[in-house]
Amino acid sequence: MAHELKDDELHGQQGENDAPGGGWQSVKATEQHFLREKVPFVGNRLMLKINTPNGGFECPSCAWPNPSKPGPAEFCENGAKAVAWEATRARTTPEFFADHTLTELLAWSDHALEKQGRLTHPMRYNATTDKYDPIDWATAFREIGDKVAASDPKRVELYTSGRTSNEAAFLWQLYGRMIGTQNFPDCSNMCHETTTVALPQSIGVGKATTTLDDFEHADCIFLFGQNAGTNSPRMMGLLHEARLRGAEVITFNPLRERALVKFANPQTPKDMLTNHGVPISSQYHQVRIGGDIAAIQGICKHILAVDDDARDNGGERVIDHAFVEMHTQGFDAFADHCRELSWARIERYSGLTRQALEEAAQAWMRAERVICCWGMGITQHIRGGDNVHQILNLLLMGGHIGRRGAGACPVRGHSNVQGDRTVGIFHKSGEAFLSKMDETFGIECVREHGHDVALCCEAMLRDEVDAFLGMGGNFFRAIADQARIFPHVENIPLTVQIATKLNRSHLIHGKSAYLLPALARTEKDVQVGVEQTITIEDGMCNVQGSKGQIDPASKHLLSEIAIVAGLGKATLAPNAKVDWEWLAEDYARIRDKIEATQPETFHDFNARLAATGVFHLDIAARDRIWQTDSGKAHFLFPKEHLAEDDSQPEDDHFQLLSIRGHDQFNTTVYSYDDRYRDIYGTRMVLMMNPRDIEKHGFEAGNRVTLRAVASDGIERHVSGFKIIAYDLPERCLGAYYPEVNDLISVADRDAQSNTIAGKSIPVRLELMSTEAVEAETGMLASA
Ligand SMILES: Nc1nc2c(c(=O)[nH]1)N[C@H]1C(S)=C(S)[C@@H](COP(=O)(O)OP(=O)(O)OC[C@H]3O[C@@H](n4cnc5c(=O)[nH]c(N)nc54)[C@H](O)[C@@H]3O)O[C@H]1N2
Ligand SMILES: Nc1nc2c(c(=O)[nH]1)N[C@H]1C(S)=C(S)[C@@H](COP(=O)(O)OP(=O)(O)OC[C@H]3O[C@@H](n4cnc5c(=O)[nH]c(N)nc54)[C@H](O)[C@@H]3O)O[C@H]1N2
Ligand SMILES: [Mo]
Repeated sequence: MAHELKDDELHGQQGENDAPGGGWQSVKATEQHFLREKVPFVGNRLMLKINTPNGGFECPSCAWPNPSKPGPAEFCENGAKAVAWEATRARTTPEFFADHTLTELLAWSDHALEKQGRLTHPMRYNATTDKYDPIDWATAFREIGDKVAASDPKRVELYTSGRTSNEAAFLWQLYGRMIGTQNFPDCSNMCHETTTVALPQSIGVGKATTTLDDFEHADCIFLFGQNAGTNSPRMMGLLHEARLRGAEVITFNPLRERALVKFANPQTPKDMLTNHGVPISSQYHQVRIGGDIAAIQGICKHILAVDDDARDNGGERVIDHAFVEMHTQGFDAFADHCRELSWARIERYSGLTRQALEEAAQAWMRAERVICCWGMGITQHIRGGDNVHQILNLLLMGGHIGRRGAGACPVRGHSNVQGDRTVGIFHKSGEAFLSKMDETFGIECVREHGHDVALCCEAMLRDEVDAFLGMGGNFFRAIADQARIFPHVENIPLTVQIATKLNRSHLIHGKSAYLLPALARTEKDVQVGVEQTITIEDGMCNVQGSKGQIDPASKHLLSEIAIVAGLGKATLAPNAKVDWEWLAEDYARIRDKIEATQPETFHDFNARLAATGVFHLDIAARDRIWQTDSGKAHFLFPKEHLAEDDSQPEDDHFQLLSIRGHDQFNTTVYSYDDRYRDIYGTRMVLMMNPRDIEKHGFEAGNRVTLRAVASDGIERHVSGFKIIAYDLPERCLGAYYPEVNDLISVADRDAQSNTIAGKSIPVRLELMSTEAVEAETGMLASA
């Protein structure tokens, strides 16, 4: 007999009386994080300055925008964690490095490494002692500059993580282009690159067409593969508000994410008094991993059926035919495709019933204004681009682009990942930008496309990298195929990491290696006696200033901008049009150069910033201007997908998704707890459907090895994961990123954008022997 799902044996369940997402637990957790970092919370001046234009600083956590009238403390639990983590009193000093070899530190956990606190001095690797020694900035710049200058530019890789400011990112790409490379692997290549590539194919722009105002007017919001409660908690306030005014929220997610089920807004007194919260999702569809294409085409199929019926019988049409006619191409082919698709196939690929998908379609038909949001559950798939196209089809059918209360909303990750791309971090920049760069700086930019993250990893595997320089982030911990790539890193002549805290990427190093500590966003950045402002672009295209508030963690820190300027001066021959020091003395000068290279996007950059503190970049699709080849928006769909293939997957194959816990920011692990999933004290868990646990002869609590089912014949596995019963579809598994990254091949990526397929990893499970468990847990305990 099939095992019945019982709430009390499942993790992450929302029982009737359980605490909702958010609520008092959220307030308590916020305070605890400040206490842990020894930063006083109550009345903390810093938190009053967060996300306020004109003189405040931008939260270093996610890319969700600020409201036009920010509240007195416009932040969320996880933003506060990020600030506390940055403002910590703990320091990773030269004395710390004198006490530990890198080999020893490699056995430490990610949490333990970053927990040491802020880096204080520039350091250089000493191969004789296997330790980092302090070095002065001038020597570091000279040595790195000499080595980069001696490298083959095609073999230099400049990585960027999305916390970097527009100004630092702009100089970073200038530095790269002057060296003669276009190798700009970017964290976005593991994130929303899928969107950046696929969205313009549909509507001509790669960014959100919504603003916060649209969320206030939408009457139906679809959430595909995105966990707002943890990863963009400030979005929860809007969803909460939308539900209270009667809008619908339709969620597609294999996992039941607690905050998307029910949420108490910490900024709403009534919720806090009752601690009951508001049901967020009016429909929650636990789609099979990778099943979104089928699910959306199923929704469209039903909408088409209703519309066809209205046409034939004189009823009210539900598709916006006037819009489709005037603004789009490809509708008929898409409509025919959906009409012909059988429900049997849709149900099989999506894992959802026809009835469930018809209900979702009805919500769409009831709504006048629909917004679709999506995150990593959509982008990190082999068919990620096709996923994005289907979401856009759903919007286009109703004319839901270019009017108030409707639109496409990719929910971006890092606080400035979008801005970094806008100002020029791109491995295949277009001619318009490159010729402006040439003109502005008297250089000749390389036109040949460079490396993204996947291509950079492949170059490493072939030992074709001479220098890797990382602007922030934790490249070697974020990527796929780590066990294969690490042994090659020691062959790289030079690795340089610019960072705020110690992480694994600083321990996996080349023949010569440097660790350069940077100012963080919360800190005052004074250049020639003047406090500087940097800018960022949030996930809805608002460019705004950010000014650090607290004293730097160490007097030896330099700003990212000053570091790039130092490297530029040391590496490159003098150029009359690029005075690195002059640029770094006043960041407004860098903004003038950004404007010079993109005069339309950034016209009057400094003036607009001074006038309002924030301005919105034009998004043509908001005005129904389609910057595609045809001048129209496109209905796109994969023709060969959802084939009539009756073969069943092999009995012991599962699809694994990798996700973030509530107490982590990417590779930064704040703690081992995930309150929203009832997982405490460990991240080494494997979420599994109880029926699968039984059917495959396991028990909750068993420790297992996960083996990748790879087509390239390479053996990949990770061990020591404890099975927990979880409410997710059969044959689907969940575990934390980056613990499972070693299962992913660099070749597993979205076909067009090369985005890492972190959400559908084919695996087999093996029960670990008692001896193996003991060996593993022994190892874990010592970490
Ligand atoms: N506190 C905190 N905030 C963050 C981050 C953080 O780590 N911590 N990271 C930042 C960054 S860089 C990013 S990119 C964003 C990430 O934010 P999200 O996009 O929310 O990222 P994930 O945690 O990876 O979760 C993706 C969601 O997709 C679901 N999912 C997985 N596979 C599928 C599928 O096939 N179909 C559907 N429909 N759903 C699926 C998962 O169950 C999960 O709920 O958050 C940013 N903000
Ligand atoms: N399997 C799997 N893999 C994934 C994902 C997944 O969902 N599943 N998600 C992918 C995604 S969406 C992303 S964005 C990447 C994340 O990849 P990255 O952006 O490379 O990683 P982070 O963990 O955000 O980087 C954290 C480090 O950044 C440094 N840092 C923090 N603030 C600053 C600063 O202000 N300046 C500088 N210079 N350094 C700073 C600190 O030293 C810290 O240790 O991972 C990707 N990898
Ligand atoms: Mo991301």
